[in-house]
Amino acid sequence: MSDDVIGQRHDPDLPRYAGIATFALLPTIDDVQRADIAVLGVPFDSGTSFRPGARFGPAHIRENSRQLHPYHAVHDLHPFRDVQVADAGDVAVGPYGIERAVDAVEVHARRLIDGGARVAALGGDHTIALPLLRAAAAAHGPLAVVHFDAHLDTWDTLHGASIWHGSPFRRAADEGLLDLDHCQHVGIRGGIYDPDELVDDARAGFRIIRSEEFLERSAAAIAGQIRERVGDVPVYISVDIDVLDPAHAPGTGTPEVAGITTAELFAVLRRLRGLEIVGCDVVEVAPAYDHAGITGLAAAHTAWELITLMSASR
Ligand SMILES: [Mn+2]
Repeated sequence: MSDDVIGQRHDPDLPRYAGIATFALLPTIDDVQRADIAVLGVPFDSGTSFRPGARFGPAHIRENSRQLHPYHAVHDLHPFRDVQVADAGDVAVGPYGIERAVDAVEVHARRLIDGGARVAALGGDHTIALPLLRAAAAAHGPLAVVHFDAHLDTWDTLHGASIWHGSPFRRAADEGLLDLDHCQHVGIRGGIYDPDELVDDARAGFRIIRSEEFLERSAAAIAGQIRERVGDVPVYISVDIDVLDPAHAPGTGTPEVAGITTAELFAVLRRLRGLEIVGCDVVEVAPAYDHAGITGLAAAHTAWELITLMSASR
């Protein structure tokens, strides 16, 4: 809305495929006076339990975001004009020591939030949702969470680690970061050792929409259920790219067959406009297992969908 908003790079002599790839060819945070939405890379995957490589996710998503355009035709919105979106670069985070990394992510996110931005994070493995939720909840209080994922991610410890990519929402619930009456999983289908895991999951505040339901129910019905669950509580949306079928996102750490399509994901996301979205992430993009940028493109466009929703958010 404001005249001083800096949008995507526009140089008639420099094609979209050329030059340095910031997210969507947007300005860096150093190029703007303030950012309403800060795109933050988190190149961290030491919390991963199976195939590593999501540390290379942020760079891969940025590289596959060059074809994002300024106008969202379905929403009739110009997200990069209506609010200031900027690329905040990557968190300075090393591979050794999960607690240390989680602290670094929280400190960086809090700094951006204190400066007036909402954070749209690019992972990285799903561990990073915990410090991002800590930072968002510090500003907004207990949060609703809409969590698109093949897996519950409310497990307890694994191999002696209490903070890993299968536990962020369990830890967040334990820490009082979640509003337990307003959290929703979407796309669940992964393996479960014991039905007690579902009891623990419900205790962490989540209801479940399984991936099979997309075969029987419309996107409108599923989005309606999500909206009813979230209500008017500030919400954090977390998209693990493995919610998509491996045909739509092969480049990820723990792929699960019989998932939803990219089109089904977008059909639901586009019906979530108007929710008070205070933060989001797209995680678990592991480019070493990707082909032709399929997963990178899906993740970049998912981030664009989320940023567009945030640009129209209360
Ligand atoms: Mn996950």
